[in-house]
Amino acid sequence: MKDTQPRTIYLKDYRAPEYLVDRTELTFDLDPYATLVKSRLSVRRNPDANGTDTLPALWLDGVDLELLSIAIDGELLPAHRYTEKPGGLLLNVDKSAFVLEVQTRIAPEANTSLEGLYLSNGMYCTQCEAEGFRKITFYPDRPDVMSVFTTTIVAPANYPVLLSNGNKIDSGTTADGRLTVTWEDPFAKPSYLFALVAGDLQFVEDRFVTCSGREVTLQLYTEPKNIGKCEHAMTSLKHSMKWDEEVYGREYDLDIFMIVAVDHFNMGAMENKGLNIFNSACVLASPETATDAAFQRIEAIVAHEYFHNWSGNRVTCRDWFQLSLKEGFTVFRDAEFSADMNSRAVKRIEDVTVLRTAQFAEDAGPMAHPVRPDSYMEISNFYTLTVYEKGAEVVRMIHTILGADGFRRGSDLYFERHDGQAVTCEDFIVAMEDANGADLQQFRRWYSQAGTPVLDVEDTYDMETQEYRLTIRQHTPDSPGQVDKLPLHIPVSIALLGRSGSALPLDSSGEVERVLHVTETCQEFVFGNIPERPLPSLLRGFSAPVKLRYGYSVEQLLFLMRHDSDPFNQWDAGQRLAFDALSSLQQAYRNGTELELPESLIDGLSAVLENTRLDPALVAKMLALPSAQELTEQGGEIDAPAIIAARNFVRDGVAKTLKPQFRARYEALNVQKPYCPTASDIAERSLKNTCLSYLCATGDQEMLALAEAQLARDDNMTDSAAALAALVEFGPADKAQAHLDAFYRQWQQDTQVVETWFGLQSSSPTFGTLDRVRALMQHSAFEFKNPNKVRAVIGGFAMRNFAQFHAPDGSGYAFLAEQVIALDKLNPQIAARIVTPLTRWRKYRAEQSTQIQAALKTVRDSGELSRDLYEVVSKSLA
Ligand code: 0A1
Ligand code: ZN
Repeated sequence: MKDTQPRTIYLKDYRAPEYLVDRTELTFDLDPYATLVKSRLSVRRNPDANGTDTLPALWLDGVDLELLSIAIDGELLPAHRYTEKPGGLLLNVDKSAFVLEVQTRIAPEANTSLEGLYLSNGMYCTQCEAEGFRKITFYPDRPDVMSVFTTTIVAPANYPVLLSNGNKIDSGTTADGRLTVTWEDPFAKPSYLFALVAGDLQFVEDRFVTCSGREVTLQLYTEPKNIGKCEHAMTSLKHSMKWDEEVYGREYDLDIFMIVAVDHFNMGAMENKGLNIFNSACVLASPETATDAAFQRIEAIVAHEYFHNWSGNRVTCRDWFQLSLKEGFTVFRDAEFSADMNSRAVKRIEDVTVLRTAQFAEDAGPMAHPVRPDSYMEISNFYTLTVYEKGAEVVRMIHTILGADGFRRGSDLYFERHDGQAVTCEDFIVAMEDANGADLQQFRRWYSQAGTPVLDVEDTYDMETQEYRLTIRQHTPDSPGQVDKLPLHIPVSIALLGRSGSALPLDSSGEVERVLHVTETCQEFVFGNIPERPLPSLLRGFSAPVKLRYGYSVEQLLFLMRHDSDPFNQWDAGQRLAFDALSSLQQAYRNGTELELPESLIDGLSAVLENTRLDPALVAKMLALPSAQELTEQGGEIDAPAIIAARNFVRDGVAKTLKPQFRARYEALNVQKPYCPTASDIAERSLKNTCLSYLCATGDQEMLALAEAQLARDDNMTDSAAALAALVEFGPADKAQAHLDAFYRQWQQDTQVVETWFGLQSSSPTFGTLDRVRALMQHSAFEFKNPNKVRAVIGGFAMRNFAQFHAPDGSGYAFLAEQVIALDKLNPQIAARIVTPLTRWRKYRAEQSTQIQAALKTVRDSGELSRDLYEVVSKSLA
């Protein structure tokens, strides 16, 4: 642990910057160990800073930089005029406007943190969000300092592609034969949106004509071996550009838009102005190498980064506490885009599953924070599911409250009012209010209160008066540093189903669905003229990120599964049925009583499986049992062995009982046709492979042979990976190993497939033992410095292999602690993320809890931790 604790930064301490930088001119002379960075900044006093008449010192952030020289207005600054401090440089200033020139040296090759300028497979690239620019040069590295950037790159001739933000304004060759290119970005931007790429890259090119008739060049750059994997991303980009024009009226603003794929990247992608940089896994795809899930993920991430051009770049954040301003809004935008491009219901189910599994856990854990946090030690730790996904739910609720037209009026006003500014979440809400004459005063609490609200719903029906009453109580549990929370404004969408299964009219207009505005701790809603006792369909489409409790009986859930016109609630009814059954079975397992198959669940699933009128993608979702991770969210102490026993018991029982139906649907869907990532084909493959997985779970030789045949057919990665996963999980280990070896031989040249291959093994509850995971880490294709490989092998084991990670001897926990300690020396951001499973120790039953806590203490006591890891570990043990 550190001798001095990292400093906590508070939102309440925000002060406007003392100085602004109107122009930033950068020159990079690239070298792996000694890149020379020259900056020339036009600095002036900020008229809006609330300082005094005397000129304050100028603070420039800087980390891991070798300072070579500083000059003001062409005069070298003597040493007494500045002080180098941890994290930056303090300059004595005697003018209110001046040109500051700074020269620094950096070593991209030694940069394993993947923040700032670094090398990935010999390619130079940058990652500056949130605070990476300070690893490039001394600078006021904060988002409210916006500047017009000009960037010159000088590099040896074996780096023919030299890219930065904006438009290329010059290029040539130096006297000593090196290449040089200059880029200018006309839009003022914060340093976190700066980007530079240099390498021996190839590109594919296309064009897009905007709604006002401007032609934009689109380029996608990769290492030469991946040039055949760009088409899908390019198509996704064009779809995104069109969608943003049609749905939000947002037009692209530069003449060129570039995307670059890099193999070493901490996150999914980055929205640098005009030059998006992507993790290769989030942009490269071909039918032979990428699964349907990867195709859809790529489409969503390409859209997300593109949409940031307005929600993030043209209008950016004032400070990092406002991160959800750009992320929550942009995730909402990309989710709606994906819903429009694919199955809306399935997209919603997938998003809500992530939210309930991982975000709810975060919101109930030691790192819980509001969508707009009040404080942080390390901002990289706050790129969270709460800021992104819950933030998107908050924006979705505004959309629900204002309606589609009102929301569009609000977003138009927001973009118009704040174009070119760095603003706050409050500015976003005010724009929404002003454009609609709406009052979102109480709604604002969603931004400041952490924790997942719980809604308890009860109902009564009076046959005499034909009145139906819903009573809704809300409560948000305490979270670290926040107690006694105030009631929120929660939009709860409902319908009332009659005996026939159709929704009853709620008023004389015939309206059958209504949004209830829950604003009080306890509130009653009365519906008149309801001719029969209805069954409520509550929180339709998951209209708010809450836990809803209503005492549905098994029969009522079966009824909703069959009749609810809201596909989300149809699915959710099945999930509730499974949750309830699995929870009773866990109890029986603990009591040592015999486990009995829940007949009603089997009946429900059987009906779903035979329903050929339902979208096959929805059927596949309805057939899937809640994952072990989802089951940990049931409340009460987590008992890992009981969860695993109960879930395996039900899965095997469903597989055996419904085997003929699974077989029939599998056969019907197992037709050979050319691969196409269209929504309908994806839907069919997802149901086919769900059936295959259940069939293989029976362990029958004949069923495993179906998977072998599918694997041998080898005509698309979705089917191959699903077949291989089933064989690895349910087949004999020696055969599984043989299939895995053959698969590796076939795909060893393809980085993305090898990552899939790693992940499939480490996350397999049967095959992915700790010994095998350790062996994978010795494999020649494993690279500890590559976050994708680490996420596939170590993350696959610790985050997606519930059974093996929670081995009763605690070995999984000790292993993760060991890896986290090693990773922290190389890449603190990744270490602080991958430690997450250990931070949940309080939720587990006694023995496991002690083991997990002990592993976390090993990390704490291992020596000096990065600020990233220190924050997570210390808050988790507090
Ligand atoms: N703004 C990007 C995500 C991102 C955030 C941080 C990064 O490095 C620490 C990298 C990317 C997005 O939302 O896509
Ligand atoms: Zn984003």
